[in-house]
Amino acid sequence: MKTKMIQSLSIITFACTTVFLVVAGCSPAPTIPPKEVKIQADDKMKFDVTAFEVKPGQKVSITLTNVGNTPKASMGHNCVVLDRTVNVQTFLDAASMAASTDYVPKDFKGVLGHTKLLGPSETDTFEFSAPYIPGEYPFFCSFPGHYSQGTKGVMTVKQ
Ligand SMILES: [Cu+2]
Repeated sequence: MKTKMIQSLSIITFACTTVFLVVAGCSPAPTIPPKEVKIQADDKMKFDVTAFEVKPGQKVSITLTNVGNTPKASMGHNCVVLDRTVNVQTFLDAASMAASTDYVPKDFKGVLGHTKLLGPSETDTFEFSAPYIPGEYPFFCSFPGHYSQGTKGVMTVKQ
């Protein structure tokens, strides 16, 4: 019984090692583990994380939690990451008219990812691949007025 278990364990280990070697051998660069970022937004319209760094092409997972108490209609929060080529004000102008889609205008070019609009105690996660071009990429809440109040931060892509 015990021998059999050890035997199957060795087979599994062997299989995993083989798969790993094949995958590692074929990929041009060592795989970077995904970057996980957890951000809290509150009733004072602030993110608790306002800066983080990622590698070019790295998988990024952002989880936003609204830790405030004010109802969503007056103090909802989301998190939007934009490409650095997008003019933030242009995006915000369009976002202010997009209440039905959580203040993220549909089909807007240059949105790298976003959460839904969150009320108190709600959480949402989104994933995307970091751009390959190094530089600073804005992330912020697009609920009207919140960007100017400081619900924002910068993702830096750096080799
Ligand atoms: Cu907000």
